[in-house]
Formats: sequence, C-alpha cells, structure tokens
Amino acid sequence: MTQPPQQPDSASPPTDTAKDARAREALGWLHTARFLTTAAQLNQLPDHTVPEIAFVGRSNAGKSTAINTLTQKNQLAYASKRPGRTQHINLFALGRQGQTDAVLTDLPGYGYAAVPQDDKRRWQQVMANYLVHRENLAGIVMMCDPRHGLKELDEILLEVIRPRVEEGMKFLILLTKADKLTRSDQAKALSIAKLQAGGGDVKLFSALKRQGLEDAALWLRELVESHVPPEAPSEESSETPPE
Ligand SMILES: Nc1nc2c(ncn2[C@@H]2O[C@H](COP(=O)(O)OP(=O)(O)OP(=O)(O)O)[C@@H](O)[C@H]2O)c(=O)[nH]1
Ligand SMILES: [Mg+2]
Repeated sequence: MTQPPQQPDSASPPTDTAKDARAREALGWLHTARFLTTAAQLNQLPDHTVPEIAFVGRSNAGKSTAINTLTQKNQLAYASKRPGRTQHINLFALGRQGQTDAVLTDLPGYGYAAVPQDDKRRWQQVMANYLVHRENLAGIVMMCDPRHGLKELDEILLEVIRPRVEEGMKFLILLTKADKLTRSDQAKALSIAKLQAGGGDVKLFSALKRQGLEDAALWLRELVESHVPPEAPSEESSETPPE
C-alpha cells in the first residue's frame, strides 16, 4: 500500500529558523566587503558618517583572519603567522549594490615585543585617539586569545573605551582560536571573560572551525541596523536669508 504524502507537522520545530535566515542575510551582507582605504594616521581616515566597527586586540590575536572569515574573502585583510603584520588602519566597506552602509576597520595589534618603543607609543596614541574621538565609531570587537586571557594592554584599552561603552557604544570580546581549547576550557574562558567584559558581550570564535561565525555576523548586522547616526551639524547658511 502506498503511503499518503506526509503532511508538515505543525508541532515540530521549523527546520529553517528565523535566526538561521537572519544569519544567512548577515553573512551575505558581510560578503559584500571590499577594500576602502588604508591610513597611517588619523587625518588620513575618510570623512564619512556610516557606522564604523573596529577590530582591536593584541598582535597575532587573529583580527585580520576573523575579518577574512566573516567576509568570506581570504585575501581581504592581511593575515600572517608573523606578528605585527597589520601596520596601518585598513578600512573595508560593506553594503549591497555599491552602497556603503558600514565600514570595518582592521587595526594594528599591540603588545608585539619586537616593535621599537617609540613606534609602540606612537601607535598606542593613534589607536587611543581613534577609539575615543572617531565620531562614527559604532562598535568595537576586541579579539582575545583565551589561552592568554586579557592582558594588561587589553585592560588599558577597556579603560580607554569605557566612557564610550557607558554612553552606549557596542562592545564585543571575541575569544579567538577556540579550536585550541577543549569544550570545558572554552566554557571556563567564556565565564571569566564575561566577568571582565564590563558591559560588553563575549563570544567564542574559531576561524579554523568557523565556530561562532553566525553569532558574530548577527552581532555586527544588528549593531549596524540599530545604529543611530550622530546628529548632523545644523545647516546654517552663511548667507542671510531673504526677508
Ligand atoms: N588555530 C587557529 N589559528 C588562527 C585562528 N585565527 C587566526 N589564526 C592564526 O593566528 C595567526 C595570526 O593571525 P592574524 O589574523 O594575522 O592576527 P592579527 O591579530 O591580525 O595580527 P596583527 O596584524 O599582527 O595584529 C595566523 O597564523 C593565523 O592563521 C583560529 O581561529 N584558529
Ligand atoms: Mg592583522
């Protein structure tokens, strides 16, 4: 006897959840990433109002690799086994149909011992100025290798951005290279980092295993969708209006 065609069971959970669809949309949006520009100092940064999201963290933490994985573009940001590879602020535009609706910035890592003291200081200053004063900075993703935990320079950076986070700027700690930890060490690292995050979110991430990819993509997408641009300066004409 032939079986009647199966009716969808309304009690069973949907196979394609709304979250999956949102994550696919977010990853598709990230895949529109293209190189925008590179800046050695702040006055070389483009003047735009779209929300910017900065990837910060110690040298070798995996910032450039995370950007490449999230955008599914292997050569976009320069990743390398040798620490200290990213030496400028690199900006990548996001948005469909050639429109830019957000920008990701890949910042040089800090804490790399082989960099001369003066260069280190100069960069720390540039970075602090960028994080504190960049008006359209809407979010910060701090990459941290959970095998080392948050180090002194990470803590200093958290202090630097604290006033902006208190004003509502979004902040995420991504625990990178999660593939190097066992499940139970991942869980431990997550709870420790949550205690240290001071109001920020914390997520596990592995570029190698693509772990946490969808969650990170959703975080970025939701940040951009909820971003309220800073008020534009009032357009007062220098000419006297007609009487
Ligand atoms: N196992 C593993 N290795 C990773 C992962 N992400 C990055 N790496 C490796 O870590 C090294 C450093 O990665 P980068 O992305 O260049 O690190 P970065 O933070 O951009 O470094 P700087 O530009 O020096 O600040 C590379 O050898 C990557 O292949 C990961 O999720 N898992
Ligand atoms: Mg890099």
